[in-house]
Amino acid sequence: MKPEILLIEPMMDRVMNALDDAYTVHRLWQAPDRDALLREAGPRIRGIATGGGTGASNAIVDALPKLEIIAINGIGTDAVDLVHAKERGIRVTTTPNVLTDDVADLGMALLLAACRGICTGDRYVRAGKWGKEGLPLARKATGKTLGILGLGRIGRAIAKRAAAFDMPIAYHDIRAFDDVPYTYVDSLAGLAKHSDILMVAASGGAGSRGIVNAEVLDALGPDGILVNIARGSVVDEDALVQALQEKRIAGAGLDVFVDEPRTPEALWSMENVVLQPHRASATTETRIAMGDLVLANLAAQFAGKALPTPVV
Ligand code: 8YV
Repeated sequence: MKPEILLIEPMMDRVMNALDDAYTVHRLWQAPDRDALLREAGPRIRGIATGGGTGASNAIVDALPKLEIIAINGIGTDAVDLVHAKERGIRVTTTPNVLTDDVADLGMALLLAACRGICTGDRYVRAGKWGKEGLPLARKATGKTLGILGLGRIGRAIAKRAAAFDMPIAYHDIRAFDDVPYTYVDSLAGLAKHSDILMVAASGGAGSRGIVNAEVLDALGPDGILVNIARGSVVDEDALVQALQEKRIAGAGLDVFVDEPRTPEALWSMENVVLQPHRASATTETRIAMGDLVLANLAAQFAGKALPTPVV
């Protein structure tokens, strides 16, 4: 008898095929009636596979009395109640390290795209405007001061890349780290004031909700650029839209939003804003590596072996 698992969001075909080979997979997003699926199959389900942004609500977790493991295809645990999982003895795993480079790459890509107006230039050429009308000058990126909010693995990978662009690097985190040469700023508003570009690389969750607020955006100022490759929840999205509308900051590069896949419509027409649909880890190479870790964690759990990358 194959163990039964709940797959909450789609993954790469080759990952889903491997899941199908090893397990009886219930695809929640395809179910015409999700509650009926959970009622019918819930008592038999022993594992969940899900994305970092999607996670698993306590309502789902509590519909699965035999649940042993939540294998997150991502690094964020903010959409899973870890305390509740621990209380119920449910293991939680993520896919650390394998996505760090991709997320840092997209952070730099958004930084460069926002500064250099790359998407605006692309639209200008495609619209046949080249040679017919002008295009405003862009903003230099090399040498600008980069402020990183959250100096974890991804924040550090961004710093490494930014160093190659001769960017002085400062950061804010819950504490200073003595193993990095970057400038620690002990308040987020202070970091924003110190920076030309503020890069959000902090974990989501209750501790960081809305911390990039109007005060921080005003400290970043009318020449400042905000980049977010972490979680939409870290930024007060209404305050961000307002700051952009009122030109209190210069622009933004955003991969994540508060209520995905919804994005604030006010952003769609802003030329100084570059938008991505939560794609920072979305390369074939990385999604294969992430999928392999999801598979390895599930397999280890059901074989009674040590989990490769546990969080809880
Ligand atoms: C993924 C993420 O896009 O790592 C995370 O926490 O949010 C992203 O890497 C996501 O997990 C796939 O749904």
